[in-house]
Amino acid sequence: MFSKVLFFALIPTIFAANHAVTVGANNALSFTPTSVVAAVGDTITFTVVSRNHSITTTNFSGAVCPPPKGGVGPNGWDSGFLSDLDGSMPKFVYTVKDTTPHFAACMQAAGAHCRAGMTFALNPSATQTYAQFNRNAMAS
Ligand SMILES: *[C@@H]1O[C@H](CO)[C@@H](O)[C@H](O)[C@H]1NC(C)=O
Ligand SMILES: *[C@@H]1O[C@H](CO)[C@@H](O)[C@H](O)[C@H]1NC(C)=O
Ligand SMILES: [Cu+2]
Repeated sequence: MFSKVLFFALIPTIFAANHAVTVGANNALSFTPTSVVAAVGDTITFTVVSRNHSITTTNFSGAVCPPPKGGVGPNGWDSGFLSDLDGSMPKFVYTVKDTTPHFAACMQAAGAHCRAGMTFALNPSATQTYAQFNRNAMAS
């Protein structure tokens, strides 16, 4: 018999969403979209469609660029370098672990991509907005 307990345990799995983010669309130093609002258990699939980039968490302000190897945590991430120079369009999948804001950028070229505005926010807040994070990155 399909118990109520089992049914409710399965709900998060059934309703988990995937959010697709394109990295480097039109050969630009960008993430599309620049921010995502997601629930715990959702996945974010980053697909690199040009050049050679990373998706790495960093600080909201202060020393934003380049993001440090391994990313800034807790529950941060670092995709490592993913190259589409061979046309393979590599992917990186992150499973959302909390709903606190996370800020990410590309590590490439010692932070030059990050300072050019190659930035991304997961669950930004009213006080820590994507726009302010991007300004902080470009000034760091
Ligand atoms: C991607 O970039 C990293 C860091 O600059 C570099 O070490 C790596 O060799 C590059 N990959 C390719 C395939 O060019
Ligand atoms: C991020 O901010 C924290 C807290 O201010 C600081 O200790 C840490 O060194 C910063 N990380 C980087 C990579 O700048
Ligand atoms: Cu990059």
